[in-house]
Amino acid sequence: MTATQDRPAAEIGKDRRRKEDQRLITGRTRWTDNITLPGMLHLAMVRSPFAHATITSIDVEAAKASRNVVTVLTGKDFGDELGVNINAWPITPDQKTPTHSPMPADRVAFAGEVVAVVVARSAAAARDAAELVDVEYDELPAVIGIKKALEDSVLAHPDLGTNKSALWVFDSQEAGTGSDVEDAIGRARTDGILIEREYRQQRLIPAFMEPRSVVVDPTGEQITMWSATQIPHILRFALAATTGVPESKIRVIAPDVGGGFGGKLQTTPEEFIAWAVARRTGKPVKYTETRSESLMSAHHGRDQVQTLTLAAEKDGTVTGFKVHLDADLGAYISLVGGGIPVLGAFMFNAIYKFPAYRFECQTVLTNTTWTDAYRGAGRPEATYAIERMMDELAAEVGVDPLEIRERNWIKHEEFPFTTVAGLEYDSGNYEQATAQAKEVFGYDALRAEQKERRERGDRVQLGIGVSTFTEMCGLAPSRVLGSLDYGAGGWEHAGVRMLATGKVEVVTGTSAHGQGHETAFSQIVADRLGVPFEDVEVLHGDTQVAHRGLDTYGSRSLVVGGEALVKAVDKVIDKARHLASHLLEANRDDLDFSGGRFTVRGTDQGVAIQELATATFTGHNYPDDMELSIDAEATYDPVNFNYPHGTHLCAMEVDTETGAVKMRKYTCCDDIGTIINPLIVAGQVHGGLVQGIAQALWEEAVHDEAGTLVSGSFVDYLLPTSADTISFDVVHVNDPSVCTTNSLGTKGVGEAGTIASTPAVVNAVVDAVRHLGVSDIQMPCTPERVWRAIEDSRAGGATETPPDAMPHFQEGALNQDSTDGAGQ
Ligand code: MCN
Repeated sequence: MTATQDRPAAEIGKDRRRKEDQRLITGRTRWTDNITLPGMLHLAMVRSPFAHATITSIDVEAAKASRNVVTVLTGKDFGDELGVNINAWPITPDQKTPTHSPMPADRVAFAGEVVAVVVARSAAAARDAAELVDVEYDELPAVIGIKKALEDSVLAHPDLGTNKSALWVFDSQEAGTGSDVEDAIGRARTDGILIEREYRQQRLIPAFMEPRSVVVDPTGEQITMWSATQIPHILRFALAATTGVPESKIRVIAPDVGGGFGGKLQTTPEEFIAWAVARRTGKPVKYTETRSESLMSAHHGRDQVQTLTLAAEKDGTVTGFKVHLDADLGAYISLVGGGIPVLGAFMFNAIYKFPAYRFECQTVLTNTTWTDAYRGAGRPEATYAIERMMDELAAEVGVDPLEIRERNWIKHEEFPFTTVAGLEYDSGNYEQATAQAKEVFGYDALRAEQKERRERGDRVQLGIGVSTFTEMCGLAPSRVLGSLDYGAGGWEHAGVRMLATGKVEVVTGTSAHGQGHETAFSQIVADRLGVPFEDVEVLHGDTQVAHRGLDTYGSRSLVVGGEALVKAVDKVIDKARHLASHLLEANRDDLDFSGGRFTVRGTDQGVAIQELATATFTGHNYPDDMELSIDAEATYDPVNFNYPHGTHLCAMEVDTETGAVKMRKYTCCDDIGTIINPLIVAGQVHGGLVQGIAQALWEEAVHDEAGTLVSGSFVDYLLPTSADTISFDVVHVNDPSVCTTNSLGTKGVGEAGTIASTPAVVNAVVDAVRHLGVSDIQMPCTPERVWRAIEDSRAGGATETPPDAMPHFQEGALNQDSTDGAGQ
C-alpha cells in the first residue's frame, strides 16, 4: 500500500502562496550582489566595441594608477590560466568548434567580448578605471547574419576555414520511423498540395530580471563561488574539469536567483575570470554586470531561418514535412548552444501523425553574441513552423484552421503513439483540450464577428489565431541524451532528512530561480508524508548541501526532481514503518499509514511519523536490524520525456490603415497532468505567454552591419511589462490524461506558455488580413511590417515583410479594454 492510497490528497492541488516570495519581493535576501565579504575586491570588465578585430595593444597603466585600483589583467597576463569555456554538446563528430577563451589575448569575435579586467577596492573605482584602459584594435571584416555566414566569403573565425559549424540530419526513412519525404513531396506536387515557406525566428534576449553576478571566495579550505546561475552543479563540474581543482575543493552556491529563462543555463567567461582573479589575489572578488553588459554579452536565443516544405493530400491530410534550419550560434558554441536547434528536431511533427519527415540543421558561426537556450529552447521554433504551416494548409484547403488540425492530429485512443521523429508520446487528449479552449474562448461567436467585419469592410479587422502544441520536456532520459552526444545525464536527486523535532528538511538537486520549488516541493512532501506544510523546509542551489543534482531548465524540476523526491519520501515511509512496527509491537503488514500516522489495523494504537523522527534522535528503543535513521535519498532517471500539450486561441484586432495590432482575447487550455500548485502554475503560464507574445509582437535583438547590438537597452529592446498585457483565460483539461512518465501524473509547465503563444498571435494577425491577400508577416509583427504587408498585397506585390527595422511599441497594443472596432 502506498502512502497516499488510503486518504485524500491534502496538499496537492492547493493554492499555496509561495513561501519564498516574502524575501524575494522585499529583496531582503541572498541575491549574489548582496553578498559582501571581508577584504572583497570588485571587478569591472573591459569589453570590445568591435565585432571582429585583432587586439594590437592594451595600455593598462592609467587604469592601474587610478585610486583604489589593485591591478588590471589582460588575456596575455592570464595565459592558459583561464582555461576555455566548454561546449558540452558537440552535435556532430566533425563540428567546427572555435576555441573560446574567457578573455582572448589576440582577437575578439563579438562586440562585448571581455579583453581586460580591472580589480579594485570598490565597484565604482573598478568601473571608472575600466574607462582608462586603452585598447588598440585592428578591425577585421565581420560576419553578421545567417545569409552572410553561409556565403563563407568572410569568416567569423579565419582559422576554421568556414562559418559552417555542423550539419545535423534526421530522416524518418533512414531512422526507420517513417517513409521518404521526397516521395511525399513528389506526390503532393503532382496530385496534392505543396506548401513552401521560409520563416525567420528573430534573435531574442532572455533579459532576466537580475543581471548576472558572481562572488568568489578563495580564502578557505574550499573555493566558494556564489553565482546567479541556473546550474550550480554543472558549473562546479565545469570549474573542476577546466581548472584541475578537485570538485571536493569547490563549492558553488546559487543563492536566490532573479530569473534565467535559459539565459543562466551557462558557464560564463565572467565566472572563470572572477575565479582566476580570486585565486591570483587570494582575496574574495565580486563582479555584477550592468544591464547594458547583460543585454550585449549574456547569451541570446532563437535566431534561425526555417525553410519548410509541407506535403499534403487535397483534403488536407499531411503526408510529409521537410525542414531545413540555418541556425546562428553567434561567435562561439556555448555550453549547449549547438544542440538547441537539434532539440527542436523532435518537435516539428508536433501533435500530428504524418508519415514522412526530414530535418536538417546547419549551424553557423557569426561575429555576434553567442546563442543558446531561451525559454522553450528549440521547441517554440518548431511549434511556430508547423503551426504557421497548418494555417497555410487550412487556407489552401479552404477549411477552418481547427478542422485541419483535427484531421491530422493523433487521436486520443491512439496513445501511446510513436511519432515520425521517433518519440513515444505517452498521453494526450487534443480533442478535449481543443473543445474546452473553444468554449472558453467563444470561438464560434468570434468567428461570426470576424465574418461580419469582413463583410462590412471595417477598417479594424479581427483575426483568430490557433495554435496547438506538445513539447518534450522533463529533460531527460540520460541514455537518450547519451545517444545525442550530450555531455551529461538527465537524472535528478533528492533527499529527505527527518529532523529530531519532527520537522522535515528536503534537499533537491534542482535549482529554482523563480519557479517556486520551495513551495511546490513542500506540498509534495507534506502530502505524501502527512506532515504540516509549514514543517517542511526545502534546500537547494548549494553543491555542499545538495551534493548531487543537475539543476533547473527544460521544465524538468517537477517531473524529474519531484519524482526523485517522491521516491525518497517513499523510502522514508518504508524505513519508518519498520521502526513503527517495533514500537507498536505489530507486524509491519498490519500497519496502515495515513495522515502522517502509522496505526495498527483494527485498533486505536498508532504513532506519528514525526514522533518516529524524534525516536531516531533519542535512539532509546529501536530494532537491532535497523540503521538508526529514517532519512533517505533517491536518484531518478526518467524513462521518457514528458509531454504536456494544449490548444491556444488568440483574437487580434488589426487596423488595416496603420498596421497597429491589439490583443482582444487569449485563451489557453493545457494538459499539464496533476497540478501541484495552481497559483504557481498560473504564474508560470502567464509569464510564459507574455514571453511568447513578445516574440510575436515586440522583441528583436538587432545587430547593425558592423556587429554592434543596436537594441542594447530596454529603450530599443522592447521587453513588455505587466502594463502591456491583457488578462488571459488560462484553463486546464478537467480530466488530465494519464501521464505515465512519473508517479504524480504531472507534466511540466515552465515553458508551455512560451511555446504555444507565438504562433497563436502571428496566426491571428495574419488571419485578420488574409482576405486582403496577406499570408505572412515577419516577427515581430510591428505596425510597419503589418502595414507594409497589407500595402504590398493591395498593390498586387508579394506579401514579403520589410527589411529589418527596429520594432516599436504600439500604444495599448495588448490592452484589455479593447474596442471592437465595428464600423470604423
Ligand atoms: N508545477 C505544478 N504543477 C505542474 C507543473 C509544474 O505545480 N503540473 C510547478 C512546479 O512545481 C514548479 C513550477 O510549476 O514550481 C515549474 O515547474 P516545471 O515545469 O517543472 O519547470 P522548472 O521548475 O524545471 O523550471 C524551468 C522552466 C524553464 S525551462 C524556464 S526557461 C523558465 C520557467 O521554468 N524560467 C523561469 N519558469 C520561470 N519562472 C521564473 N519566475 N523565472 C524563470 O527564469
